[in-house]
Amino acid sequence: MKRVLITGAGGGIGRSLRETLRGVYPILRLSDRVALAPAGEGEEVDRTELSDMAAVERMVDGVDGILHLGGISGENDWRVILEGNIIGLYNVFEAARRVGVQRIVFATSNHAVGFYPRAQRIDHRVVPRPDSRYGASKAFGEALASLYSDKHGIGVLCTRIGNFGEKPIDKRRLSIWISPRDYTQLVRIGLEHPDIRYEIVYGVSNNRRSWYDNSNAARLGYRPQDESEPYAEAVLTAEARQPADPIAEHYQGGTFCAAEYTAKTPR
Ligand code: 15L
Repeated sequence: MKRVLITGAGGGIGRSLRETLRGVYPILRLSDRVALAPAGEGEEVDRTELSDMAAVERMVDGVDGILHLGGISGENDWRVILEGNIIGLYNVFEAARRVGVQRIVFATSNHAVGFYPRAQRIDHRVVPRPDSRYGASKAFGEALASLYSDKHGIGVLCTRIGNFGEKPIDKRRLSIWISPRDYTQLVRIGLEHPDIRYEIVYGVSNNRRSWYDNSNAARLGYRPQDESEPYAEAVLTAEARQPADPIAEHYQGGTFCAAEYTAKTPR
């Protein structure tokens, strides 16, 4: 990997990975729809709207691998999701195919499978159960990635990110938290592992309360260094007095499941 592109480089994960991947590859090309901090040594800075195919083709030209973080990172109106996470995502994969990019790491989300109950441990083989329009767009992204892998031979690692941050911020995040250094490790596996064709893994640290069987990540060499448990007491104490929504509490996706919920009988 000589030149690696990060889309969505201005977002929270993108800004963090800009630091942790600095110097790992000879050139990091950083792209976002908003203006980014000026390029430093070993960096190229780009400004692209992902819904603009011609611009996306220019953005991916000359790169060896892509970390696709771009798009909408939470629930939103359908039009917004459609433009960022369906059309924008399609443009990235299709442009990558046209210019011959061989490897993509896709930032999918726990919300692609958010309607699994917390009582169920799930692995990378379960069918999607999106909890939102956002989650459904991530399931679409996983499907499109599978198509571009099978039909065009692009190696893709789909990282179903739990919650990325310096530390877990509530009870639900104790189960799905991932630290910056653990996500950096996973991204590097996705970009560098010689045998990746199409894989789904969970982007989580080594959390004792995890809802995931992440053996597929372990098989690819992932050895998370961080765990949420040391934060558990403080997080649970802070949350103890807050009222809990039964739907949010029941499902892995939490409030994404409870929002707009109208089913009479929970499944
Ligand atoms: C996500 O997929 C979002 O991008 C992030 O903002 C959080 O909401 C996270 O999931 C989560 O579930 O905590």
